[in-house]
Amino acid sequence: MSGIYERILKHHQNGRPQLAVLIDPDKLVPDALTTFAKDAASLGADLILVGGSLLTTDRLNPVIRQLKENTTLPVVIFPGSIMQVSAEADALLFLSLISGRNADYLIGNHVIVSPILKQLKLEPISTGYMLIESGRPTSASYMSNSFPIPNNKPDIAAAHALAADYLGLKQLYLEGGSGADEPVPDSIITAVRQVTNLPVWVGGGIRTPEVARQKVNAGASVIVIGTHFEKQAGYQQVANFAHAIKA
Ligand code: 1GP
Repeated sequence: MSGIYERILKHHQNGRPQLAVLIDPDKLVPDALTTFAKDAASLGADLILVGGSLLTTDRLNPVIRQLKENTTLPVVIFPGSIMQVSAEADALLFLSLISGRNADYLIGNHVIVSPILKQLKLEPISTGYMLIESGRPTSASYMSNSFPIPNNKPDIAAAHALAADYLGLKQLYLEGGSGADEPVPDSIITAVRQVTNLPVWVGGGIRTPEVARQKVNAGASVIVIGTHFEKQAGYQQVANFAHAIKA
């Protein structure tokens, strides 16, 4: 499958919000994974993300393969490190952690992994990744050794978004962090959308269809949900969230 970014951009330009379901390959058992993959498209998911800030098993490849065997949806790697690459996936979020000042996550790791991505023919989608403060330290901020942007400073978030646009990045990801206490505030999303027309992904701590809708109303193009489906609601709930954000 190719042209994943083109699909995302087209939906964004047509004002059609998308739902991405994040799968942590350490967590989902094979049977549940197959059931989810078979149902995901009809439940209303648009994309499946796979990855995590810290993976403690070697299951990335088999999980992606299993997903690909059971769904027609794009399977996109959301890498927590350069170890998270796989030829089995359709694309990879090529994240530049622009909210931080850790050179490894701005350019260093990209140099190391780019020749591998070229060999694997994995579509890299350049993404300005912005950690937004969400109540307490998250795995993403800890593992990347970087500070998030204060969640009461939309002007700082907007300046980062504008810089990412001027640098030629293709989309933005506003990240509260997996299982965040508080999702990314509407004021941050709106401020970012005021300065750029790039697709804006929003994830971290979204637990209700109402909040997902609220983030779309604030300007989110793609809503990412992982923890709520994995730990509480179950994947049949994808339908309620998809319905809410597309209503
Ligand atoms: C985490 O944004 C994603 O990187 C999704 O967050 O697991 O809190 O839904 P949740």
